[in-house]
Amino acid sequence: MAYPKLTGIFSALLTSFDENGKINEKGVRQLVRHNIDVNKVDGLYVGGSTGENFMLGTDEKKEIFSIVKDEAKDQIKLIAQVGSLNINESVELAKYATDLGYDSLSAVTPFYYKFSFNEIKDYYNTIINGVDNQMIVYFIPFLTGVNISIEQFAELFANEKITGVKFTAGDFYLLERFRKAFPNHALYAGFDEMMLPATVLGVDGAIGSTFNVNGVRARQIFELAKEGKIKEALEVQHVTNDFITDVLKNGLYGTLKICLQEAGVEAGCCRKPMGAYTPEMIAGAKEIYKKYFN
Ligand code: MN9
Repeated sequence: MAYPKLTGIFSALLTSFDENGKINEKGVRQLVRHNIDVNKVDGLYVGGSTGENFMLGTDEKKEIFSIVKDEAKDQIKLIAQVGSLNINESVELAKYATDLGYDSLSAVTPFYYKFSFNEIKDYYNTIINGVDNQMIVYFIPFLTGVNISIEQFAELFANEKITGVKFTAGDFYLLERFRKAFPNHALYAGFDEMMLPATVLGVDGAIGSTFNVNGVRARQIFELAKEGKIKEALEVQHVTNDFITDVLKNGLYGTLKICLQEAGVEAGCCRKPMGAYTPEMIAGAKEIYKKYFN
């Protein structure tokens, strides 16, 4: 295949906003540095759900792609999520991120309207065919309502520039069928709490929100599982899932950001319509950080 397969641990990068919802460049740079220097990730997935991307304007999306590349340089691999219901925006962002030197593009399946599979296929081909880059399908049926069968993946992969999938689903039968049917395509685990079983089934890497805070444990699970040390990997997955359960209860992205603030990273606020942090939420997040990272 013409484009190199990206493997390993990828944080789905959070975005740092100030209280008014403006991008905090210094905070974004610190988030990138923390992922490289402390979490020691192989790469970043930029502009995904975790980046609060679907609440942003085109210029803001570009600004984030640009800041992240400028900070990371060539130290790690970078994937730009460019999917949008505005396909002209997706095409524009695909060019922009490719020109910046992003190693891969990704796009969420078009959501909200009930698009036919042919429309979905056309969306991917339209976005990727105009640029010299590869495309990872962002498959997240619980938020988009869009499912893709093995036969449909085969149709998408008829385009050689569509090289893989970020699999954010709990359907491990489909995951196994995918691995068997497409041994050479890139397959990434998208649910951090299911990373161990996904790794046993042969994923090439994992892309996750919680790695921004818990990246060291995530790598341990991935590497232990790849070495066949399942018992040891499960121990780490248990601790990880205690952490994730607490985080989900306290509010996912906000809690991750407050934890990072405890680690000295200016991770900032979430963007409206997501709410401001309540005192209870801040206290809860600080407790979580103390419990799992001290
Ligand atoms: O990128 C993330 N998905 C979403 C993948 O945020 C929607 C996951 O990392 C989850 O946040 C995580 C917690 O459920 O597994």
